[in-house]
Amino acid sequence: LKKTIRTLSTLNHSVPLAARASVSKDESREFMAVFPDLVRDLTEAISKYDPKFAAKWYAKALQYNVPRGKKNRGLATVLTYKQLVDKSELTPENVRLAQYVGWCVEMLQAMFLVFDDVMDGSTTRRGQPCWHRMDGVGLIAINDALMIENGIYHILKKYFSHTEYYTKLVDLFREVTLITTTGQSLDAQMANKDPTHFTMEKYKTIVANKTSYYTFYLPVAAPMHMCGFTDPEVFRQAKTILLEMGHFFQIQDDFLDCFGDPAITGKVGTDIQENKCSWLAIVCMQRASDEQKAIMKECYGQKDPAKVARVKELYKELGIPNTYAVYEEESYNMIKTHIQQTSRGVPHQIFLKILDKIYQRDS
Ligand code: GPP
Ligand code: MG
Ligand code: MG
Ligand code: MG
Repeated sequence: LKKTIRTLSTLNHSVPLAARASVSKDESREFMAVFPDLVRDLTEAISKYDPKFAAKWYAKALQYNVPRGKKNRGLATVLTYKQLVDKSELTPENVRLAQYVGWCVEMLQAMFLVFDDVMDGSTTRRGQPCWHRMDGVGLIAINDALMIENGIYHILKKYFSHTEYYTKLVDLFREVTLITTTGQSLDAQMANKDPTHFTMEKYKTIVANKTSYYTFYLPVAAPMHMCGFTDPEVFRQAKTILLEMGHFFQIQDDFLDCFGDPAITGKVGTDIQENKCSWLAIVCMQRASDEQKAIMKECYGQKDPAKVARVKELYKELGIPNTYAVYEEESYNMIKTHIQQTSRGVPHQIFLKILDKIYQRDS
């Protein structure tokens, strides 16, 4: 399958994977340089309530959960800001502000992941044990996720309360959180139903809400507010494209949950065990014969490794890995076409850069 994907990739790709990775390494280093200041701001803020234990714990929770991922969302925030802002305003101070917003996006993601890993019974994340699985953490993780989330609003207040777009930013973060939790609620509720209930239509709603808004819309909409965008039509057009990318991204995530290499993804999949309404399960149910549906009924949503393996076998029997490779290629092309069709506002280059970052990803 990897070979199929790589072969397909050469058809389309202007920027090789290795080059893409090295660009983001530099950007990532600059972005990372701001993180210690963010931790200092936040620990100082709670020091006045408890100077010792709480602040130390908070620093540990932040360091463990916020900066150790790919930071795609935070980096996309900074990148979008740099592209949108008037050249005369591209000062080191303003870039730093964009980096703070980028870290707020990463804190939002960290908070979601801590909660999500508890909910999904996951064991590893970003190549390390999930936070709730760490010695002495357990259910304290729930409180830590809330502390990380509220760190966002502390940072926004500290650095942005004097700006005219402050309430726009706060509203955006709050609304995106409400939308994401709505998606997470649907995701969790569908996992209580048997796979005959899984449909692409339900999947579309779950994914737009649980993933696309915070992963793709937020990192573009936040800098748009910072740069003074107000035309609702420009936000609407951006949202349409970004939600398409989110759909594409979650299908990749579902594929990697089952067929990805945990050494590369940094997480061990749980979708089959947790009875998730994943893209693979939906395609499987669409194609399955009555006997194959019976296998799904018997084996899906079960912890028994033999049953999990049986589901993976069935996916392969039905040619789903190949369907995925074709889907990824076609969807990439379609999103590219849609980007070229957007008429105003955000430059196409920004969307294309974000899309190229995720195309053919294996982590
Ligand atoms: C991705 O689902 C969605 C999220 C991580 C959002 C969680 C939202 C909350 C309100 C907690 P996933 O479970 O497929 O992600 P992963 O594969 O990374 O565990
Ligand atoms: Mg989940
Ligand atoms: Mg999960
Ligand atoms: Mg997943």
